[in-house]
Amino acid sequence: MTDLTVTVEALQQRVEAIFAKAGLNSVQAGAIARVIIAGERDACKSHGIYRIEGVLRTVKAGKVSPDALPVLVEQENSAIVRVDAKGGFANAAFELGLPALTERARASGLAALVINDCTHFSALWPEVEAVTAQGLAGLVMCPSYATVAPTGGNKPLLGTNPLAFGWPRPNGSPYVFDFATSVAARGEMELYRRAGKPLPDGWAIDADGDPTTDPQEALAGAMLPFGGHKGSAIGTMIELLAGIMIGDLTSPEVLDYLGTTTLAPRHGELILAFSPKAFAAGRSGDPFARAELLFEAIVGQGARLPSERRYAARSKSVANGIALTAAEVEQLDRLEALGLDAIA
Ligand code: NDP
Ligand code: PYC
Repeated sequence: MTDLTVTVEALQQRVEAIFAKAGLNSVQAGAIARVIIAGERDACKSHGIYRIEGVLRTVKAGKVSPDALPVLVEQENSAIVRVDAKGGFANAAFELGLPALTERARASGLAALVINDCTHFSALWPEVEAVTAQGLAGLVMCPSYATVAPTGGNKPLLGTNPLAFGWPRPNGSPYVFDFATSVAARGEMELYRRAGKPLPDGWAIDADGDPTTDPQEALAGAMLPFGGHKGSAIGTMIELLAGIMIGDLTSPEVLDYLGTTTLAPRHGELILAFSPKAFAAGRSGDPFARAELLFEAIVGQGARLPSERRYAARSKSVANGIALTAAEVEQLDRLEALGLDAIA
């Protein structure tokens, strides 16, 4: 088997076919294939096709409903739009809730989309970009499972709890950042383990609470928050807002429910949308023009904006296709042929 370059569309169809073979309905299969392919296309390997196996493992373990149809829970005149994912993946629930979120954020200046009872394995930037595409700023967060020790502690408690933000730019790609509140995403650590490489210093502690660069020891121990007490506090805020406040599971509760970190976690998600025009109304200056001045000043110092690497990778993938290794092609073939039987 040799390396292969495929178009974005061909890879989307391939991954959807794998999910269909595994018993996912078209709503679930389409939505999760879209975020996985977006990850591969934008060179975000920790949330690209490597996640397919985890999705199938979670389906096979019976911890996600492959045929779920998410439902919009009507709350008239509320700034809170709620979608019950019905035990399916968060991505289909997000696609269902986005139009109502957009409409209410435009009407009131701000609105929230709450997703409950979902399985969540993906990067957050596809959702932030979907919000910015509507001319709105977006803030997205969710818990995960307990794998991160709070600063000063030595046992897993918080999740890797991602936080993403986006600001629409009238003449270009949005300003978007998206990161784990741990030093790195757990998926990143798993890729080090698979490659047999040591972790960078400062990422993790072992089961005794001592610093380690061994991915295997780190997986049995805990990851560390980014930025010490600051990341620890932001990770805790995400447990409060996107777990407890929305009546859903916190990261320790997710781990109790699943009993493992080898399956995709089940919890809730919080998406906030803001209308910059509405917030700035009556004040001098256009918020979008002022934002451009800020971005120009950042770039003017030689710094790069977050997501620039991703946008460059996207342009390349769209123009030249996505390059897959022979091992990746073999894995896709196996999963498409065997479906859930490919999972031990
Ligand atoms: P990274 O540290 O790889 O990147 C974080 C962000 O910082 C990106 O927006 C990146 O932009 C930007 N960035 C990186 N370097 C620079 C730089 N030098 N200057 C300016 N910006 C920069 O992310 P993580 O490993 O923390 O997270 C990876 C992914 O994992 C995220 O998409 C996150 O949503 C996901 N995740 C999902 C979880 C879940 O439960 N669903 C849990 C944890 C993480 P760019 O991409 O352009 O480099
Ligand atoms: O990479 O930390 C991670 C992660 C956890 C759940 C989904 N992604």
